[in-house]
Amino acid sequence: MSPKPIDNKNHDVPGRFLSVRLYVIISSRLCRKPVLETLRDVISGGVDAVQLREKDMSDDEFHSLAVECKKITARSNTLFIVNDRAVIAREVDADGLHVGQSDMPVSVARNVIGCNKILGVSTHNIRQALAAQQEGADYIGVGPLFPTATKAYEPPVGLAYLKQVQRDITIPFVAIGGITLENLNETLSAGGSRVAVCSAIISGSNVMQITKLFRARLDVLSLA
Ligand code: TZP
Ligand code: MG
Repeated sequence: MSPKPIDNKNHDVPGRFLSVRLYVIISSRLCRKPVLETLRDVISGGVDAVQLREKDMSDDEFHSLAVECKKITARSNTLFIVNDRAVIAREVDADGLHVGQSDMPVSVARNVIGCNKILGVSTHNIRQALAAQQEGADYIGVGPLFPTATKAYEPPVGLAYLKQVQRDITIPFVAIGGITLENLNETLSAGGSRVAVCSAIISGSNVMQITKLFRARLDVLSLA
């Protein structure tokens, strides 16, 4: 796929999240290839947004990697989101930051990154979703929907929660957790029009090809 045209006039970074359908989370421990190679492959496959999520890396190492990710994503107009590390998100001028329930409060995260950046919050129940929306998140993660080894300590919440979010939440939401090509249709039928995928894409033997398969399925379904 050819890179999406760069729209330098679009300064509304949070607004750009509205068009995100396919969001890939990259963690070195789950990649078969080096992170930057994996990143280039998902971009070639047509991803809209990428999150760098490294739980065990030093801040220095993460910072250097994030600088390179930012350069690569900026060239293709792909959104670049940093997991957890708010100060690094700001330092590398990432497009956004994603925080979990046990990370910093939403208001603190917002103060660090500013208003023109995307702030995402993981949620596991509707109370957390409503709180994140009220506190000013730009989007929420909804999951884990299915069992996942990527975040095994978090029990699956099931599709009922996704349906509840579709009914009660007005900000964009991203279905996450154990999403594969096999369960993509039921995820979309339950109300997810945006999906975040980690292992099913980055641990695959052909990352670009599998990204393209997700992309094609999302594009077909969005036209239905
Ligand atoms: N948050 C909720 S589930 C999850 C995160 C980061 C892991 C998603 O990874 P996978 O491999 O797509 O299940
Ligand atoms: Mg976190």
